[in-house]
Amino acid sequence: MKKDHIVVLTGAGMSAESGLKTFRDHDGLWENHSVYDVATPEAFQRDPDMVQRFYNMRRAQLETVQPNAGHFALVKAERHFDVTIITQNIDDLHERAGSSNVLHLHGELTKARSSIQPDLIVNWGYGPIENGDKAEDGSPLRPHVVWFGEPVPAIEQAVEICRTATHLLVVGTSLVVYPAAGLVHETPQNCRVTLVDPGDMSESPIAHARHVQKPAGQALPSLID
Ligand code: BJW
Repeated sequence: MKKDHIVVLTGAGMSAESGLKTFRDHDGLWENHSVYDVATPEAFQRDPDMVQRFYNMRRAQLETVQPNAGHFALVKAERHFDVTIITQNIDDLHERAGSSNVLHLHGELTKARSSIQPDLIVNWGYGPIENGDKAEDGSPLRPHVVWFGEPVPAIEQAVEICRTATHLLVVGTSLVVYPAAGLVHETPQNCRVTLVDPGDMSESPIAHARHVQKPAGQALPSLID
């Protein structure tokens, strides 16, 4: 029987070595728009074409990239431990690497949904959502992602998962976006916490934790072995 339950909270840095940009490194801009300009329901109301272009571009890019050594190391960890991945990422690289238990907090790029009924979701794939594409209820289709100001339906399930963790591994997230960042406070007191991030995490809510200051693709294979 596997007795350790490793919970892995991943963010954009997990997929950086696959070639997907993070949100807050670099200039943080897409065609001169910040993430706060494109990842909100207000932006979708104001300029749906612009928002759809942003996500169409990311869907097309996702089809061309591959999981990296960090993703594969987490799959290998399943040989010895119960592993649950809670990801803030909307890409499908954990699944494509072969991880068995993945919970998406902020939605999935390869799905689309009704713009009025959040649980009317369809598998979409990597193609563009075009102007005029409609959900079953007749409303415009939108990406199945969680924008700022929208509820995070998977958060309660994520909290329950964290409560059974023996080890929390936090990989490639700046921990500035809530409620996801608050999950680091939901683990049992004796849970070991490890942070994997090449950046300076001294201001993070778990600055006290063991910090492996390296990219995920380098750090995770040696941590898992
Ligand atoms: C590497 C690496 C390598 C580099 N290896 N590491 C004030 C105003 C408005 C809102 C709020 C407010 N105060 C609080 C809020 C709430 C708000 C929030 O948290 N805002 C903060 C910014 C302050 N949160 C929300 O609105 C959430 N909803 C909510 O609270 O609902 C309440 C509610 C209840 C009931 C009814 C209604 C409402 C929703 C948050 C949704 C976030 N959505 C996004 C977009 C998703 C779709 C998409 O991808 O386009 O999620 S925003 C964006 O940020 C995305 C990410 O998942 C998320 C987190 O980013 P992440 O992953 O941490 O990336 P970065 O770039 O920040 O960090 C990368 C890290 O990787 C860095 O540390 C690098 O060093 C590291 N790195 N290379 C390892 N190779």
